[in-house]
Amino acid sequence: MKNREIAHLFESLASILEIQDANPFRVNAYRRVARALEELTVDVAGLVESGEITEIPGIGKGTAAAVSEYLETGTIGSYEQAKAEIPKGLLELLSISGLGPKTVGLLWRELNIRSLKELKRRLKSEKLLALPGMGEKKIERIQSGIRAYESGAGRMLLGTALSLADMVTTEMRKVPGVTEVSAAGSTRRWRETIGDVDVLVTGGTPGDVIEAFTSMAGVEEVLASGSTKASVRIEEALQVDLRVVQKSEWGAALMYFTGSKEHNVRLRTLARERGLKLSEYGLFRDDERLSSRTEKAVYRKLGMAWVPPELREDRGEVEAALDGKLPRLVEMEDIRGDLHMHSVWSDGGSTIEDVARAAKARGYEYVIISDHSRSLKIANGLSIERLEEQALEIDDVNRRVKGITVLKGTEADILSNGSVDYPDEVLERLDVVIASIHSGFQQTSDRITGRIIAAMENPHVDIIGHPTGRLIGRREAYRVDMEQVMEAAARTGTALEINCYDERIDLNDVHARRAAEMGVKLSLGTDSHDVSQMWAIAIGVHTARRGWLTPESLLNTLTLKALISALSSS
Ligand code: DGT
Ligand code: CA
Ligand code: CA
Ligand code: ZN
Repeated sequence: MKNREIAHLFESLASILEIQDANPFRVNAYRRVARALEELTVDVAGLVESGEITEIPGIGKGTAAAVSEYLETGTIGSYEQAKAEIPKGLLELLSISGLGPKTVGLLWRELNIRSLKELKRRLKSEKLLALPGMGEKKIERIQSGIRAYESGAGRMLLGTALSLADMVTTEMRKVPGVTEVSAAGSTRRWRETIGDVDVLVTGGTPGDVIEAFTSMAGVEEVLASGSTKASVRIEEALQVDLRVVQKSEWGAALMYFTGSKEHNVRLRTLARERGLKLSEYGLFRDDERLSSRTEKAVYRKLGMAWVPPELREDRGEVEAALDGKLPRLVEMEDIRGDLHMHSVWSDGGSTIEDVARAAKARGYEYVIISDHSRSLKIANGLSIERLEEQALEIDDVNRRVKGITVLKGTEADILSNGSVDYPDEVLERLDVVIASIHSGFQQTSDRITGRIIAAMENPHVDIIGHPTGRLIGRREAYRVDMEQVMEAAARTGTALEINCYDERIDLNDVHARRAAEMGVKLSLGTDSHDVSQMWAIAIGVHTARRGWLTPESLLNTLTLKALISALSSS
């Protein structure tokens, strides 16, 4: 379905017009089109074919023609034309949180700011401060937006990399003779953001593999192409590197290209200390190859246990593997349920029954419904009355759908004074209470930390949702003092979430590891707003593995009975 791409393009078109200070009615008309396309549940191509597209409110003949132009040519002439009328750098500025099209237009027209570089240079100038709508606070927000943007710049979200790797590995497996295909690099290590996706292939004729790779659907540019390696660009900025290696060297090559570089450097030094040499071709003593076929064999000949890719960051894994003291990391199979889910009752797209059936299909024992609370009006948060009605529906689904238990939960807002968005007698009736911050992101460290700790002091609160609030590449974490939060979590027996949504991933690997060391329990929640997003539990599991977590540190590995008892005792 191209619905989202086309919606995105209309959204950009609206922004470009707004930058140009065009008639607000035109701008809003395009925004409405974007939203209508975004919310469609059927393929827009079908609606164009049947002519039904013009029946959608807000979509007229002109828009219908533009949509079919996109479906035929991959772009829309009027969009390309509008884009050519403004400096290229302005669109990049729109990616910065705190900067909307109105401000970008103002900066361009009044101060001739045309790029991020120019904006950074003049952000502190008096002229900029004097613009209408500007002020110290707003400038601070833009500054923090720039920092968030730059920290993620040029790197893709893990979810994007995983689907890209999946697509490429699936294609490469179809090449005749190919026997092994694997993602390598940061994707195989499940790092939270990915620079480029690396893929390793063996078997088959290298020429055939390279040919299949560079001519894959979706490739926009071949950046390099040699006899055993190639790089391509997919969409605007997604790079994939591919290498074809000898079957006999598979293990050594996979180790080398999985990295991290820091881990590799440690291993090479270790080899050298033993009079050996480690390279992407194998482990050698002089000219004799000791091992290279599998990773396990190479690690064994180095005198150590095989190191799971998620740990290969030189954070103590080399020592642990030498001593035979690597932890038994949590695995997908250990997970008995998802502990953060939204439904149509708030801002989700799936019914409670959909959620129950999807959870059952995943082999779970339980799943939670944790919709937004009453103060979060933009997300259709539940009033106390609606929360009670929802409980009846959950009871009903639990009666009808066997083999899975739907838990009654909430993702309640932590209000600005640290109180939780429902009274105690309401919270008491729920199985699981997640408390999250959705407002006041700009507060000082003392205030925001104090709010979270106050919420943890409430005996009904079981889990703190997305504890740092960051949105990778879009919004920095709130100024929360994690060490204090972890201490309070340990003291009050409150779990901290590893939010599995690829833009969040908070707690991250490092924080999760520290929390577990302090005796804090962690909770994996996909924060799914649709059952199609529930696969992201994998991101949580692998982030937990990067944090050295064993099954004992996670709530999700408990049986239903043990979970209920753990939640009611704290
Ligand atoms: P990324 O792409 O920035 O998310 O991170 P990686 O880890 O995927 O890095 P990338 O794509 O540059 O290289 C893939 C792997 O190849 C890397 O993890 C380790 C290996 N590698 C690359 N360059 C070097 C190097 O200079 N020395 C060593 N020892 N290994 C390297
Ligand atoms: Ca890479
Ligand atoms: Ca690479
Ligand atoms: Zn939330």
